[in-house]
This record gives sequence, structure tokens and C-alpha cells, in this order.
Amino acid sequence: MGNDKIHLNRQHLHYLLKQMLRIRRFEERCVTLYSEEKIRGFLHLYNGEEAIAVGVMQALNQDDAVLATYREHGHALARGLSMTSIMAEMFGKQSGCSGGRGGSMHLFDDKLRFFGGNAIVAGALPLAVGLALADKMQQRQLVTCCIFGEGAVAEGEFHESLNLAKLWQLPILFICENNLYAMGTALEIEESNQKIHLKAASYGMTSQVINGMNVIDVEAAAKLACSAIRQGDGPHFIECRTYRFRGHSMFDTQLYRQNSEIEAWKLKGPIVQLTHWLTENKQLTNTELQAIEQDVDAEIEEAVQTADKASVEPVADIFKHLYAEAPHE
Ligand SMILES: Cc1ncc(C[n+]2csc(CCOP(=O)(O)OP(=O)(O)O)c2C)c(N)n1
Repeated sequence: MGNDKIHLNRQHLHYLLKQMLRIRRFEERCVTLYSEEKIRGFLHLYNGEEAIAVGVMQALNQDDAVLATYREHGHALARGLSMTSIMAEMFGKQSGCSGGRGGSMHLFDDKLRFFGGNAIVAGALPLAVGLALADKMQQRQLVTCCIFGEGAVAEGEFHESLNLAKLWQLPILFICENNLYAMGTALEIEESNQKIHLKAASYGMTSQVINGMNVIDVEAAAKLACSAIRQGDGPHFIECRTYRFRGHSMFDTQLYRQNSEIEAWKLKGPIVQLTHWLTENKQLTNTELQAIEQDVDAEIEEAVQTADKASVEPVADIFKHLYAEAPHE
């Protein structure tokens, strides 16, 4: 993680592929677990968007901060939260990364500076401004990475946050995952100007649009942006064009889009693209791919078994963690 240069060697490319596969297969397993009622409540899956989480995390250091949306299993996995603690959280178990109290939408790990998924659209943006402002005031050379969907652009918080971030030259990497739909609302019936990156540019920050289906493009863009941010260039904005292969959540009948559109995007998916490129260029054998897949499947199986056996919080603890403990005198 976290240096400026991108090394396109075989080992790194296999690593990127494996991270994307961990996310994809984790999500697919969640579908089954949801139908078995092991996972309950809302469930928003990240299928199709894996290249963004994986690419962006390559640019961050351990002590940088990350904030994400309610579609954040992929970000949490790529950031380094253990699959076991994520799965236990999905099951509502005490050993989950948020003690079983947050569930799918509120994965959190303060040691990894993963400041959570967030159920509120655009809710992470002002939090990112606060974290980055604290870093700047205390002269810590850190980046705050804030990830959100294009639906957030319609919220006032988006504009207030971008304005203050630039005005105060805060070290924030804004990552917009533009998957073309905010729940069932298509971008073209929501935004007068559909070039999201231009909105950020209008606040004076460096802003660009990239192919969010290509993990290398994402990694390269994020590394360049982080390098500039660390040198004091203020906030940077990257709009990643992407697509979600599944519905908004498990309850979505998807009447707002055609199957043919979904199928066309699947052909451009980040995992098929990278796998195809690697095999065409003799950088990945079938045996190597199978070994990666087996590793991933074993990790998922272990996470499911552990989550299943874990305990729920005792009723006696129900009023714990409602407020922060007062500091000792
Ligand atoms: C402040 C607020 N308003 C409305 C909602 C209901 N809501 C949940 S998801 C969503 C759409 C978000 O779309 P987008 O930001 O594009 O993210 P995506 O789900 O496409 O990744 C809305 C309006 C909410 N959670 N929070």
C-alpha cells in the first residue's frame, strides 16, 4: 500500500485480481446467506465496482483515513478489515467489527482508520472535512479518502463539503463512484450537468473522470492524486465511471433498467477484463487462477463458519457504547 509509483509486475497484478475476487465472491455468498436469513436488514452489494475499492486502497497508507457509503463491504475488505470480522458483523454477532450493532451498512475499524460505512447519502463528506481539518491543524501529513456515489451530488452536503475542502486546502481525496443510478433514478433525470467531475472543478480543485472498471487506471489516478495531496495541493476529485451488476439492494425489482444494459456492462466488468488481459499476455495460468479462487473460497468459508458459531451481545450489555466514556481526570 501507499507509495506513489505503480508497479505493473505479475505479482502485483495477481494481488489486484485476488482482492477483486475476494470482494465479488464475498458478495455472492452474502446473497445466499441473506436468503437463509443469516444476514438480515438492508444489504447493498458492490458487484461490478470492485476495481475502485481495490485500486484506491493501493494509494493509501495505514494511517490515512477512509470513509465510505452503505455499499462498503468492498472498501472494508480492500482496506484490510478481516473477512471474519466483517462477516460476523453482517450476522449481527458480538465479534463483528462494529460489535454486531452496525450490520452491513456500518462496518467500522478505528485502528485501520476505516471510519465507516454510512447509511446517509453524502453523510461521509462533512465527516471527511472534519477529519482532514483536524489533520491539517495538527500538522499530520495524512490523506482522508472519502468515497460516495453520484447520488450524493444532489445533496447540499456535497457542495458545502467541496467548498470548504478547497477553501481550506484540506488533504482529501474525493472518490465518486458514478454507477449511473441513485437507487432507481438514472443520472440523466437527476442532474442538469451529468459530468460530475466538472462540479468539483468549479470549486477550484483538480478533478478528473476515469474508467472505474479498470483497476490499473484507478490505482494510477489515486496514486497521482495522493502524491499531490501529500505535497499540500489541497483536495483532489476523481469521478470513476462504473456500474453495479446487481440491484440497489436485495429488494430491488430493477424496473428502471434493461437486462441488455446490464449484460453489456458485465462484458466490461473489472474482473473479466483483468483476467482476460492477464491470460492473453501469458501472465496468468489456469492453475494460478484456480489457486487464487480456492484461497478466496477457503477464506469465505472460514469467515462464515466463524460468524455462525460466534455469540450475540448479552442483553446486559445493551446500554453500553451509547455514549463515549468520559475521559478520566
Ligand atoms: C440523506 C438520504 N436521503 C435519501 C436516502 C435514501 N437513499 C438510499 S440510497 C439512495 C441513492 C444513492 O445513490 P448513489 O449515491 O448513487 O449510490 P449507489 O447506491 O448508486 O452506490 C437514496 C436516495 C438516504 N439513505 N439518505
